[in-house]
Amino acid sequence: MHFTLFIPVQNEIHGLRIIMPRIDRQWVDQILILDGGSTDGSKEYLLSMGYDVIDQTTSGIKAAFWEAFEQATGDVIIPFSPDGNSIPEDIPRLIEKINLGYDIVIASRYLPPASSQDDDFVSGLANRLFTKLINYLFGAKLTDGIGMYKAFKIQHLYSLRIDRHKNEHSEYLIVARGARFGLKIIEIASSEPGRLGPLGSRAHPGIFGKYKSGALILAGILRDAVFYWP
Ligand SMILES: Nc1nc2c(ncn2[C@@H]2O[C@H](COP(=O)(O)OP(=O)(O)O)[C@@H](O)[C@H]2O)c(=O)[nH]1
Ligand SMILES: [Mg+2]
Repeated sequence: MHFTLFIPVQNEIHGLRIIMPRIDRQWVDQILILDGGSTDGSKEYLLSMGYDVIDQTTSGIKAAFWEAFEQATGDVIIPFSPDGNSIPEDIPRLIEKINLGYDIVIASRYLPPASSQDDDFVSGLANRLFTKLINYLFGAKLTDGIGMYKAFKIQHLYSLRIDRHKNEHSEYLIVARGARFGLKIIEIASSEPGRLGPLGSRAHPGIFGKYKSGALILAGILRDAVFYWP
């Protein structure tokens, strides 16, 4: 089994300086860094550390994921946020479970003793409610079905018919559809520290960005509950 660590970056210099030195390059077979046009020195910093940095040719975080899926050389991909939200030392724990035969290993922010320092009241509540909905509608038994940090076998994007052209967001779909499909899914407890560096979530731009993302996730879960059958 080969592993690709996927690191999306857009103006993340504060996080990168703290987080990248904590990543052991021996953990994975490929480190795929996709830069969404950073102007704060993120790309220059990564190059100076000896990393390859690929310029994203499309725009937006969902598109970044699809570029990564297509360029990954591993069988398994681990999306990893270098902004401080993901604990790098948990990467080997995700890999260990995949090597035990799991298809998806989720780094759960809500499986005790883990917790999120990044959540506000609304995001914490929404993440938990959406996870309950996924459990109920798709027969999963999860504490965190919404987070980005996980490891999964790339082939399942295709076996679960997750469609790039509908600009589908794989992050919760792979978990929800995977549960209905009968994939082997497990969670490990992995806390979410607060974001390093300036706030202003780029993955959900605008004042109402998080609410819009939440509404899209909710609509996606409900649509899939009706229309997705393996
Ligand atoms: N390549 C690329 N990276 C992005 C883009 N938007 C966000 N990111 C990165 O994706 C990661 C997650 O984004 P973030 O805004 O922290 O999302 P949140 O933690 O879900 O609020 C961060 O490392 C961002 O720098 C994008 O359009 N392209
Ligand atoms: Mg983040």
